[in-house]
Amino acid sequence: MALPAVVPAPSSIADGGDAAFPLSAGTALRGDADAVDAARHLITARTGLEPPTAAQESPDDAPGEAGAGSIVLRVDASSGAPESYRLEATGASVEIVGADAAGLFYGVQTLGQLITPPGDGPGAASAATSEWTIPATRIVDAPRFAYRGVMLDVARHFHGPDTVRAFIDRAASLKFNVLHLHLSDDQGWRLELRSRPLLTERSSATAVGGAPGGFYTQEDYRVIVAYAAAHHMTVVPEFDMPGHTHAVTLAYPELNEEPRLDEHMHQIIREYGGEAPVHGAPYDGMAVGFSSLRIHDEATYAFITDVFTELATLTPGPYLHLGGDEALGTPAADFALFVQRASAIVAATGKVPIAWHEAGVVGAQLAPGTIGQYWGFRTPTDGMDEKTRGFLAAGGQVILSPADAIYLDMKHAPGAPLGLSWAGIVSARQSYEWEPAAVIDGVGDEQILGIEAPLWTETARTLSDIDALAFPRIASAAEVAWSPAASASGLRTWDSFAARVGAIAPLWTSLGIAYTPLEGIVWP
Ligand code: TNX
Repeated sequence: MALPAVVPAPSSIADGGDAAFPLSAGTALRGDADAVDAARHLITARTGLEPPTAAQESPDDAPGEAGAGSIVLRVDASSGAPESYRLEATGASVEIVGADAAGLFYGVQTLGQLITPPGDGPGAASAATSEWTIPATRIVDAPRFAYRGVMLDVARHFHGPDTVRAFIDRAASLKFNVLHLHLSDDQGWRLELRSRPLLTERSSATAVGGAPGGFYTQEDYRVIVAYAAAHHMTVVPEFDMPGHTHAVTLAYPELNEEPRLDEHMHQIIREYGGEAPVHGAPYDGMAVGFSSLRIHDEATYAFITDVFTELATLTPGPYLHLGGDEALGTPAADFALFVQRASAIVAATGKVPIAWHEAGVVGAQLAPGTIGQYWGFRTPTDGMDEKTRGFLAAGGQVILSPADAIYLDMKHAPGAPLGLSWAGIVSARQSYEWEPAAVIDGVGDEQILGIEAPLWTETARTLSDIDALAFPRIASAAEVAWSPAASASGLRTWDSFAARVGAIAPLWTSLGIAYTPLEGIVWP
């Protein structure tokens, strides 16, 4: 009999036989209040049933009676590693035990995927055919990597707090625990700072293609951080520099290095379409690499000290991302000086710096422990692997975001309406079939902090654009980040994944996720 479909694949899952736990409007949900709310939300979204809240239940229903007929959700700190859970479903009861609140939350996400429609699933042969059920199973589960991220670029197109919350819902349901927000780029600055109010006053109103810009007030940002935390996600905010800073110079023209507009840069601008950037005017094209902050000017370091110090006070998580990618307009020696100083300034705020892999070029000169984010290909080119190993020299680890596998903004087919294609066409299968420990020589599980799937938004203006690009390939990234490299149950194969993703697609539909039915997956 086929195992129940769970994505990302759990560490271990056993078939519990023909029995199935019946769901009904009377099904009692007991235990941890947040987990009960999360489970009720999923059951209602998927089935339309509305199990009673604790307050609605009769006080005679003693919780102690082995949870017969009920779903019990609890935390037991002695039950396993951080973020782990076990789930046991029989015909009579369902119990999920998390080692911590995050583990319990992940167990509930698994429960949501196990909900089986009437007439389907292992219970189909039994009396349960007219009811929604949870198939009998036993799952023991824990993540492979501690950092499992998604990134949303809110600079190229601004995405308001509602869209960010929806993106958090989606990512958390696949057991991602980091939301990286790309808060600044040539096209706009997206976070209100009291120390530098001109940034949002002068540099936030525009976006790619003449779209309206926008920014988060400090209150908006706090609400996003709190919403993420309630979904067990840490926000990693990024201010990108020294390149990608054209918008900064609308507010602070004196920080602007003469833009590099040589023939190579004009070629990049032609490739991306749109006009060449003009100093002092907002930039709404898609080209990268032309702008730079002034490197030999203390005003630049006063600026970055202000912005990162204030960002640190607004951000409870341990990381601040300083960018450092594609600084094509900054001479190499200047770039090296800049990333040394910028990483030290971030470290002085008490946070751990993260930088795109280019910054690894200075190796041990980075602030100790700086994390590198690799965005090259599955097979590294142009010395990007060497730069990435530079972070190890400074005592840091690596986040892997191979562009030709998990850049969610790459086109999935040549004629696809959304997306870019500089890293090629990325099919669902290509997004799945790669092994993190095999990407960079010398960077194995010990050196890998985790995996992150970025969604750059040059072509994504709305939540449905985000869904159409991200789903289903975001599930590949989730499985690479969460599931063991090999599983005894044979689940870590493309064929298994393709079948499991198809099986959970109805849940995505119930949750309003407008996925693209990519080729190769067995859609319902
Ligand atoms: C490269 S990869 C970028 C971004 C673009 C993206 C589009 C990296 C760190 N930078 O500036 O938005 O490609 O796919």
